[in-house]
Amino acid sequence: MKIKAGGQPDPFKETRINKGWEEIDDQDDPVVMMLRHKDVRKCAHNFKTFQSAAEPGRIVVPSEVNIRDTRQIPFEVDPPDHTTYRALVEDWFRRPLQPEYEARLRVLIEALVKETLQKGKVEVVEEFALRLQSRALTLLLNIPFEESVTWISWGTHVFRSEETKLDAGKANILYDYIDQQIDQAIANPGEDLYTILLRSEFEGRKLSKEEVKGVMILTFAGGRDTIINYVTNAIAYLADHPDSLQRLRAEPEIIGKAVEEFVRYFSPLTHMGRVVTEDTHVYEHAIKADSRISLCWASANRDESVFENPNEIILDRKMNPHVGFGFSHHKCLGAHHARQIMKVLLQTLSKNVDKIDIIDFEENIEHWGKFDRKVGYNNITAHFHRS
Ligand code: EMZ
Repeated sequence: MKIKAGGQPDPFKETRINKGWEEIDDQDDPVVMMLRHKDVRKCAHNFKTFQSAAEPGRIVVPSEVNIRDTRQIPFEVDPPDHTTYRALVEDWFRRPLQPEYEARLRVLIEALVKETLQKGKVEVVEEFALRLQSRALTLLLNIPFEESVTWISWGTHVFRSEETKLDAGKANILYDYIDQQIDQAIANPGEDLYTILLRSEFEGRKLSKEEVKGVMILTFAGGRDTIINYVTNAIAYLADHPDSLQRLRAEPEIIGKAVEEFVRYFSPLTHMGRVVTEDTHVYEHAIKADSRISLCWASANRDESVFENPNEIILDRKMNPHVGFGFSHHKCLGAHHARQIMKVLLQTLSKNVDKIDIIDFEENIEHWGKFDRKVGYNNITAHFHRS
């Protein structure tokens, strides 16, 4: 019997249409989730009322205040400082667009797909998506490929483990590792991101070790489970829809649109928080200064007032103002890298793989108050067949 991965339902629909927001509890700290596309964009833009530069970890939902003190940069800073920090790293994170970078990414992805076809059967999260993410990250950081072996051994999330949603022990592995790498780059400067950051200046002084660590934590944590969900969901979708795989092979020119549509539909990051700086309200609901809201990208990306047939994947969707990479000042720094990974992956799969059969899987369901959202898979075993 053929097993289907089943796509990704939208748990927010009714509340988004009828009310537009919902209050949930996060470790005894309430969060008002914004569900409509228009509101999500408006609040994301208004950094004065809805700030990111609160206590480190507090804008993340679930909050990470208990597992880290380091401020992630530029993610947990607001303009005008945010603009200055972001300018320091922007060019570096645009490197994935260079043809030479793309060629190196292709070598790495083709090797992984070949290895997968040889094995036939793989567990996609650990043996495919995590490896792909970690190997690609060596390019983004510009450090030797072998380093990916260590990162793969950390598993899919650096702050979460099977036992607990917020695992301080696990987080410390990452922090200690980054401290060590920074010291190494000071002793032996190279051409890697650590060295580049250590040489960078903020308002006429060199970045501190703590600031460098803040950028590096974000680079490691922010692009990890998000990329893994993105890749795993894409594979599950292509397994369910062999006709789509064939279409991408016949019409490679639509791959760029498919890359965006997958971000919209899968929304690998469900939401991101902000801390309210002044008493305000959301519709009829009062929100006090110092409380939290979240911008629910996943709900906004299914908003029926913006997207036609929002619960369908339309590979060549024309108008696609999705917010899967966030919106406004804080839009995803790693988006160029993520897009290139998906583009090259879809090109490689459509060329080399005929069909993918799912053997079994366990869904990864997030629980946000009354909403249960499937964000991806804890595991999914699949058989890749060559074309
Ligand atoms: C933070 C976040 C950034 C957070 C774009 O998202 O990703 C989460 O996975 C991390 O836990 O610390 O980096």
